[in-house]
Amino acid sequence: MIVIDGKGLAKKIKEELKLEVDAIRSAGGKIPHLAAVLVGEDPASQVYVRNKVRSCEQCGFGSTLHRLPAEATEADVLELVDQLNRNQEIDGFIVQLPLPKHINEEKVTLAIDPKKDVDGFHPVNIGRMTLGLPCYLPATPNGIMEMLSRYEIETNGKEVVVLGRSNIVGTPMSVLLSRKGNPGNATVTICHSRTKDLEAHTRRADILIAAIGIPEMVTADMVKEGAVVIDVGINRVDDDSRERGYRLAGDVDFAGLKNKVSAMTPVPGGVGPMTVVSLLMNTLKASKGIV
Ligand code: L34
Repeated sequence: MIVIDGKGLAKKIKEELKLEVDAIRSAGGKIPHLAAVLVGEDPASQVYVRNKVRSCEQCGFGSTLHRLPAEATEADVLELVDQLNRNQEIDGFIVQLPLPKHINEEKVTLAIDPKKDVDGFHPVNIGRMTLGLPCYLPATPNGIMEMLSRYEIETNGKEVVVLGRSNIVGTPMSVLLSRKGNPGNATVTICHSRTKDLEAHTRRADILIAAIGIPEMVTADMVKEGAVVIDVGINRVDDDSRERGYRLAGDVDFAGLKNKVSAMTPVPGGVGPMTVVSLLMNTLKASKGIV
């Protein structure tokens, strides 16, 4: 079995991005600058945003982190979004999700200028993606596309099953893999909480993408011999034997599947680092004014 090394691949792509930024700097061009908005103290979000800021530094990008307290109002967040929309130095920015419950995520997403929406969450970008027009692709699905492409995993004509229909992973993933292109041209099935006989679908999959947020729910009996498995889940499972009190688990039972599948992403070190790097790729595009 091949372990798809998202962390190693992300490192390689960051080196490529750094070379490109160095060249831009030598030529006196605009250095890409990403801003991130983090509201509250969600522990996982803090880790993810820290990884984003650190990756910017590694590639020579500019970055600005705006932290707001958990009690910040919706108006406070919208005011900051408005400032970032107008700030010429900032090429792209993200508002890390989830937001505290009293803030409407949809309203915040809609307030972001689509040209600076490097998360690709604004309806304009989602619509453009669906039509195959130039746009910012959402980071996690785009990171997975990049991973499939660089590992030369054939998708053309393959049966792909996506578990989960979220706006940020499952739904855009199904669009990207079914559209004409490479990777792409797959026959895609989306499964979710109302799917009947889930196993019947997953056992048919040449490529299985799990993005449901239930720790280790994909077990060996659910997959086909030789399948490629992409694990998007990052679940914190209580574990008293660890100093920090938890361990990270994917949506897939990695140990149970490893003798059955042909390739699989680990958690951590799989899809997560690719999500971060694909955000940087979008920010570079933004700084060049490509979208
Ligand atoms: N706005 N909100 C917005 N944009 C995003 O693209 C995200 N996402 C998801 C959650 N909310 C968002 C992320 O940034 C998930 N996500 C994300 C980012 C980074 C990592 C995982 C998820 C990551 O770096 N994972 C590492 C380490 C994980 C850890 O140590 O906890 C990994 O190896 O998987």
